[in-house]
Amino acid sequence: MAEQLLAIAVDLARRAGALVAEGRARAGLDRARLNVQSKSTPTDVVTAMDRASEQFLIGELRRLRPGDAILGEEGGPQAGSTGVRWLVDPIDGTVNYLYGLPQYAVSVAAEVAGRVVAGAVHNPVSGETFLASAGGGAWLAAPDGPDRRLRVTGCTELAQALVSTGFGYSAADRAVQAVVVAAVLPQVRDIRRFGSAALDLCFLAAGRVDAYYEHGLHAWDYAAGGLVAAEAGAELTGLHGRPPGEELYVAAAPGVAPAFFALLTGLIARPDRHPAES
Ligand code: LIP
Repeated sequence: MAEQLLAIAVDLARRAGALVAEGRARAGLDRARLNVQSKSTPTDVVTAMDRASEQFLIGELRRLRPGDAILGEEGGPQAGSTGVRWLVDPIDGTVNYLYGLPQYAVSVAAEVAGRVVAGAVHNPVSGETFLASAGGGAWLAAPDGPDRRLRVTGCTELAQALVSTGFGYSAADRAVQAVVVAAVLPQVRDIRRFGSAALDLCFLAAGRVDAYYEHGLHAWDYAAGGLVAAEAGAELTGLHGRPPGEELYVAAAPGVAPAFFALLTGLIARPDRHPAES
């Protein structure tokens, strides 16, 4: 069943990706054509293409998988009766999309009985599709060659770890997140902020970063990318050893995971404390 759900996730992520990329190209430099509106804060935006992409995804899922539940970023939860739930982010990295930065993706994941078993993250600009099924490994399908198996890096030194992260939309959350990232930065190789959680997790899987963390994500942001990262050998955790989730999402190559998790746990518990003081 996981492979059947994965095939649907890959196909829909790619087709929705083509839809949003066409919409971005039509808008060109005229952002007004994207009908941008704000959500939780003035910087938390949604475009007409977010809505069009989600409407497409939901319509296709209802056609292909009638009775499945669906959770979408823009439309919220829709109950089902089959035990399968789809988690869709119609454009992850909406601000990048709005500014024409090439780091955004459509993320589609399928849960069975509450466990993510298939996921696809497609970046229509690069043409890359990151995909995974539970127990089936993580793969990158790209225009430049055959599908390749993904594996996280062998990084073992925190000071050599390239770390990606992201920040919330509220000024109060960002003030706390700034304290944490300021304390992380001297402890690692460097920080990257790509602007899409789904792609951050897939880049970890592809060995493009060694670790990733973020507070305040939603399930549709991380459902597919988290499976891709786990199937590529990443270790994942939340706060105080709880499962990764909206409170805190941490993922790292296994050689650096213990030190990275310890650093973050210490900081998150007391964001005002610098690790050097501990
Ligand atoms: C985005 C996340 C990203 C986070 C952004 C935003 P969106 O999701 O993928 O990691 O840092 O603040 O939440 O809003 O573009 O779907």
